[in-house]
Amino acid sequence: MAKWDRIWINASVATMEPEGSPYGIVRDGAIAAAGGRIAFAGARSSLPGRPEDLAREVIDCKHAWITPGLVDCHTHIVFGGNRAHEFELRLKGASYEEIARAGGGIRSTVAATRAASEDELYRAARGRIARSMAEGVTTLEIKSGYGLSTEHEIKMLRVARRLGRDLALDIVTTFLGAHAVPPEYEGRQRDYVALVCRDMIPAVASERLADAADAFCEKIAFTPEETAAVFESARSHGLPIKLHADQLSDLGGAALAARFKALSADHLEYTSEAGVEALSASKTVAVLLPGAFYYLRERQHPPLDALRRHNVPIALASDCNPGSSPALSLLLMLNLACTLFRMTPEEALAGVTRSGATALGLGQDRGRLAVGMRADMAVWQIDHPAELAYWLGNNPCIAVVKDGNPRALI
Ligand code: DI6
Ligand code: FE
Repeated sequence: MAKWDRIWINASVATMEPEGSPYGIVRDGAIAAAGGRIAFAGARSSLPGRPEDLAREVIDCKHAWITPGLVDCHTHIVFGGNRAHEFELRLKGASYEEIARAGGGIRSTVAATRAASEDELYRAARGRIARSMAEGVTTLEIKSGYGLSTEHEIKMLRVARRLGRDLALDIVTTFLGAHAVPPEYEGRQRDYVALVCRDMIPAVASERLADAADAFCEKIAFTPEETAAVFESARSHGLPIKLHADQLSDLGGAALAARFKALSADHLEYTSEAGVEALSASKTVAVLLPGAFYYLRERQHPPLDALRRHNVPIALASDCNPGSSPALSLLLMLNLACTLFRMTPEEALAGVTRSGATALGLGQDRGRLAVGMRADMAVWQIDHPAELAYWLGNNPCIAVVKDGNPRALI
């Protein structure tokens, strides 16, 4: 009797295992799944028998490539409205910070998100997520942070949880109440931070709506002290930490994230060498967001060489949000990371597989093709994995597998 559910053969496999060949390439490889997990990953020649005797279903990949399912570990994909009008203003010369200080920016999305019903938010986000699923994304993080009241933050996180229940991908949620100060707390930032710590975090934690907590530590947002208060509260409720750190200025965000043993520190354009050393010591993943860098026409590059020297895992994500990165293509981010940050295509692919998973605390469960890992895979019509970073606006994904099951492309 066949011991495996399915086996994929006639494929080149990029396992993304860090040791061995670049991309962990196995030519003429095979992957088998049983009970939603990978039961075999390796050369077809080392299979313990004939594929048709080993699995109930044999899938001939006809020389396509298999990679781990992609992980987008930083998005704000649930939001109301859009900010095309601010895009026009910025093109006329207004800066992102000026628009934010004038009450636009994040706050305009807060108004639209508060006005939207749960169903409206759900439908809009579902359409956007369909685009990333078609590109092989099997795990997607969603942050709150456009509600900024207990009621509306909970609404956003409920929408995210519902998307995770309904769609054939895993949604990981992050509470981002400390994203901006809402208008009703104008001039009372301390009171707002107290609301986040004493009201929102306990409420979100008791309903199990968040898998982690995040904050925007920046001159136009929250100070390092306020951020630390949010983190203390999150920690006391058992929530792991993430941080929007050093995006527009160096406030020591990376070191602060490291002090709280954060899963990830994200953006990092202005992070110093000392900040990178702190990330390395705390095993915090650096999440780079080339979409926001590009869209805001930033000049300051994240410290890629220092991150490499200190062996900090580097993840890449879309940062999908209506203000600084209205990005619906994770594959495009691979190209931007290579052209703008000079990452290699291999580093870029590791950033949306192995390291993206680690940034969500899921590195032992997914992001690599190895026995025991979740059988989440993307199948690509390409000649080499470097092509995933090479094209602009091409989607060579021909099939997706989630938990060992072929997923319909939508
Ligand atoms: N940094 C970002 O790039 C996004 N949030 C953040 O803290 C931008 C969010 C927005 O402009 O709506
Ligand atoms: Fe972000």
